[in-house]
Amino acid sequence: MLCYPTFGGSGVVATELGKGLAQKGHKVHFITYLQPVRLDFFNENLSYHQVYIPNYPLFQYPPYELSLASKIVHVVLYEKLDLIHAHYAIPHATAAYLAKQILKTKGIDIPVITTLHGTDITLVGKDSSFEPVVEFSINESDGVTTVSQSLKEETYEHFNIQRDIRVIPNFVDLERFKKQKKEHFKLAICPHGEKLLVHTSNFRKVKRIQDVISVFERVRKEMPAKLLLVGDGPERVQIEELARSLEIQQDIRFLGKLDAVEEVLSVADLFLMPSEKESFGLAALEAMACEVPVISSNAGGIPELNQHGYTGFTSPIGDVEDMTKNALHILHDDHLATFKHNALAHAQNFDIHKILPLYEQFYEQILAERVVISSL
Ligand code: GMT
Repeated sequence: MLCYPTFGGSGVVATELGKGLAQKGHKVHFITYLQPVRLDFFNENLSYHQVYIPNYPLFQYPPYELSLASKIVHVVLYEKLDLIHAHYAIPHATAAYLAKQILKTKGIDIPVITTLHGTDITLVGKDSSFEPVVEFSINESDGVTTVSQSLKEETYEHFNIQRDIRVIPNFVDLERFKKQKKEHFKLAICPHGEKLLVHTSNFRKVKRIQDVISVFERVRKEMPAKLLLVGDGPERVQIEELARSLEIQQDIRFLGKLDAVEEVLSVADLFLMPSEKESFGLAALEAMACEVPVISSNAGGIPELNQHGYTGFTSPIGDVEDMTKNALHILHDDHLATFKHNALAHAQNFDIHKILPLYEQFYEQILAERVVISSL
């Protein structure tokens, strides 16, 4: 597994996939620059290989991709890997391609599978400083997956892709993400029975956290409510200032980068995801698994997850009036229990035990295709 180790959807998916595969007896090696945040337990089938980037005065921008490719070559050679799975095209698919070419010179032909996660296509990947490399690396992969149908369509739209793309949606561990009894926590935050709204993200611009604040401000005018913001990132300071300028900061708590998100979700009544772009919306799936309905934008793959009128509602990006109207509908005591029930019911379709075999089948297929090609 090549992935980003820090907080962020693609790294979480890669780590949880690796952990799940290891539990089924596969040997999984993570190659990245830091211990992945969710790789926090021992399993005899899991290994982590840290990529070191030597410093040299000439390097204003140390070439991470080269150190990563070299590390991949070493791990493939010494650990006898069967395939490389790159999560997030930039730079993982490209480093995997380079490593594969080097390994060919040593008589090893190892397949590369690339999973596209979102901004590697919809935002950064489209940028002209990456676009030709991303397109090439996707086309040169032996197998490509996307986390939603919408992302598959966007990939074909923006790039000249010559190969099939398999959609394998993201998944959730329902044993971890489930509603827990945390009434004392709810009472501490909402002592007067206020409704609790939650947003979790990496606080980047694409998340439109200003819309979270706008919707909350409007809901709060209609009913007593509190807002919890989980995560951290570049937008945090502006959002704090916005809350203060609207004089609603006393009802908003910034919890930072919490690991036990499921504990917060266990006491939430509504999850807000007004993103500008969102290929899937893993954070919303984790909320739904904890029986939290979702108010979201209709960006990218979100409507494949958040079913309008069933698990929550989707609105046009930036339409905070519509989001508020829908939020008030869900939070009404006559409706809340049904939406909570539906959220969990739909989240169960993304149970890790259902999705993980789809990756295993895809691995088998790609490996089988290589055996056929090499015997021709
Ligand atoms: O936007 C993030 O939260 C991080 C980003 C990433 O790649 O680390 O997330 C993307 O991948 C997730 C896992 O597949 C998806 O659930 C997110 O929707 C996607 N983010 C965007 O498309 C903006």
